[in-house]
Amino acid sequence: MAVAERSIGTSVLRKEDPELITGQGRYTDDLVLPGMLHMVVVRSPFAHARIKGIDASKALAMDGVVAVFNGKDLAGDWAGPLLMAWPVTEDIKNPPHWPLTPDVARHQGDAVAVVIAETRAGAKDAAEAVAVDYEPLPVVVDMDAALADGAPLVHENIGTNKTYTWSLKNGDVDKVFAEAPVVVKERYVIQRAIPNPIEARAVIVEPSPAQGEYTIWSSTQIPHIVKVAMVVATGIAESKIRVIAPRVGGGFGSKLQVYGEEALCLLVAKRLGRPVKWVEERSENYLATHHGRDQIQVAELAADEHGKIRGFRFNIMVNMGAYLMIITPGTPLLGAFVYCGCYGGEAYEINFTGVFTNTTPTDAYRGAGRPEATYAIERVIEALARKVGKDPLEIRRMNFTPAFTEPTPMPGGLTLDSGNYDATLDQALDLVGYEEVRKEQQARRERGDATQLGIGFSTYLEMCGLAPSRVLKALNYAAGGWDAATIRLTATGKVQVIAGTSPHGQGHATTFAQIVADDLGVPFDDIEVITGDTTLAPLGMDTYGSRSLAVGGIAVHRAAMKIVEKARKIAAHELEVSEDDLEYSGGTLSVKGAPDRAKTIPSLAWSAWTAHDLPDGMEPGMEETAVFDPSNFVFPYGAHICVAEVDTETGRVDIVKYVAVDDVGVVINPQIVDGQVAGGVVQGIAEALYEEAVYDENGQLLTSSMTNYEVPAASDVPTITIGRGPGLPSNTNELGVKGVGETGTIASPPAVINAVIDALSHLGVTDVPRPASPENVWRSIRAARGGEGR
Ligand code: MCN
Repeated sequence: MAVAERSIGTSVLRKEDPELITGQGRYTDDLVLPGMLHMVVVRSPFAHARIKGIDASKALAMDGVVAVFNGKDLAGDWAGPLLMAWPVTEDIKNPPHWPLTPDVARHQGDAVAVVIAETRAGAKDAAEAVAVDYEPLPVVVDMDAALADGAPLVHENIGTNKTYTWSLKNGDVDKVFAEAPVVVKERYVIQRAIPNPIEARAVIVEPSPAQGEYTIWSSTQIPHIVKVAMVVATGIAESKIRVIAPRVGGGFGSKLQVYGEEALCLLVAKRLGRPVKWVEERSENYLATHHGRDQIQVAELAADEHGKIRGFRFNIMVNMGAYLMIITPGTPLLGAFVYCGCYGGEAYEINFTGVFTNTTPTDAYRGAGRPEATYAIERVIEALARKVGKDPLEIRRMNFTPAFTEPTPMPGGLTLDSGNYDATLDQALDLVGYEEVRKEQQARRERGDATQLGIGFSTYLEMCGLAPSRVLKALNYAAGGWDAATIRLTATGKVQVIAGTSPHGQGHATTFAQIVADDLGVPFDDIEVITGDTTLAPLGMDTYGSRSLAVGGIAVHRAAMKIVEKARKIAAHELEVSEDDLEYSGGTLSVKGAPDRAKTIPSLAWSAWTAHDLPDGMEPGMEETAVFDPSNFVFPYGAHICVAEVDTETGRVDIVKYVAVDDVGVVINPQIVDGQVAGGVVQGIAEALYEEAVYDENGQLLTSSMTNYEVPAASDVPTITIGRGPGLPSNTNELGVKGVGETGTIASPPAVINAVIDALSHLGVTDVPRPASPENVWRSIRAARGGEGR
């Protein structure tokens, strides 16, 4: 019998796309329910202000306005504040965060009231008529200023703007640093970023007053977590809440969040007994959807005189913004273990200090913690190379952990799965045409061209596939890291896969179907994947941390293998042989040595459905669930090389070549993986060159729209050449897969900045602030030349 062609490893076209590219995808805002009301949020224009009074009388008198609620009106309705699920230390300061602040607005855009009306336009007009009497309070936006004595307090009652200090230490760091002949110390600022998904947020809540039930549609990455958080906020029983994430137009971490608007729509729908819709505007999104990054890093390496690293030390301040949202304090910890990159060393220390400021809260943004870690190590290793007078490639190679395929310890304290760091670097150098590029750089130097060439490296390591529940417990995270899948075969042999992850652009319906097609030997087109609905898929931990394949996909595979085991029992019964006499391949169970005596999975699904002749005691039907809790993370790695032209007169940077070699283990769908890598790289390039959320000293967001927050256009980014290195399987899971959703964003910023610095190194430039905008580059050149710089 012919072995069916394998689906895994092929670029099957995405199941999702016909619907999406013909405009038939149904997003939350597309949903219109009978009797639906519209909610608009009244937001503070001040970054810090006491609310002395709110007069809604004018708004209430307007046509179609049904209600106006402020924080005090609803105070008695909440069962608790918004969920913060990651109290990283025992003594963390976590002041309550209410969906509507009852007393003090703590950042521009903080929600102070909601207007409910028959139409959205009516609600918007009425929101403008709500008169809020604010008493402006002193504002703090800068982290150093926030920690200074006498700083204005974001939360007066906790008496400090410091929320926590979290530390990790392996080995005798102080001794290693004291004895090391070479120490380098650098300071980097990771600017604040705004995630910018194409679809801003949206929520609809439909109550069924007679049953006391609520259906919540939300443009979220985490329907399962939203459900639990709604129970915490409102006290409504979990069995009465259904959360659906329909089509979601991107998230990039910003929808790995439970927002006040979800809780407000729920509470208002409960109070009024009618469906309530809220749709975020883009300018609102800039103020009210969480931001990312915003760190000040002090990075130190201790090394011997040849540049062999002995110790790592990082002290990092993280701007939390005005409140701790769902994983605000834990986000930096997601990078805490990989500040060593793919380098060895005997001592490792990292300290994070979380700081409150009067700014929009920060939380996970694509990469969450790991881009920050990669930036620190991939910049400071260049500083080490400069200090010991070595080529940055030589320094990297001499410090790489040698190739391994078995679990291997790392300085950060975790155990790596597999890696061959030289191999990905070799491939990247080959793809970029390294020797030629260096020659061209040299020629430009010699000619004294105004436009110089730079080559930047990032040989990164990341950890993802979030994650073993026990490790998450050790880090004080409130939830587990498992994920689940149910596979159901219908009578006619079609397959439903019900998965606990919740995609928003990653193509799970395609890649999960590929796994099942191979496991069960059924056609790809016969497989339907259902996600993003807490009633259809009651078990799930959702999508973030590049976990969906390495955790959720393994649950899918395991559920499929359970189906095969049940099918084996039925086949043995029907063929009158023992189970051991059967062999399984490509969806067919056949008698060893007699391949014609065989049963296919669809035919056995029919038998399970009719139940006419099942083995004694077997339950009819063909449906299996698997829950997978991995024993470890997965550790993708690779080498990114950026070749950039820098105009030494204007500071303008143009990327002329970009190579991304990412070893993500076994690849299910190469085209989807390429898309993830490219999208991620572009996001990282944007952080390196363009994007920056800027506040003035009054806490007003100056980059408050896409006209002054520079999201790159397609013409701003180069063609990205992609490689995969040796493709070493992960030993964390049986498919050998690692995550890819964040690799590009994690790896690319230091490659770009290192390229810019390399282009200017002959002028004495050793640092360029992010983003490397023309002004920042120009100032760096000027400072290096002895003129006034920054
Ligand atoms: N995949 C594969 N082979 C591999 C690894 C992954 O075929 N070895 C496939 C997976 O099966 C899945 C996709 O690639 O279809 C991404 O898988 P994975 O790395 O598991 O990441 P997640 O699906 O968990 O996605 C989360 C990740 C994160 S954390 C952010 S943020 C992010 C991202 O994915 N946001 C995105 N990619 C995004 N892509 C889009 N379009 N929009 C976003 O908001």
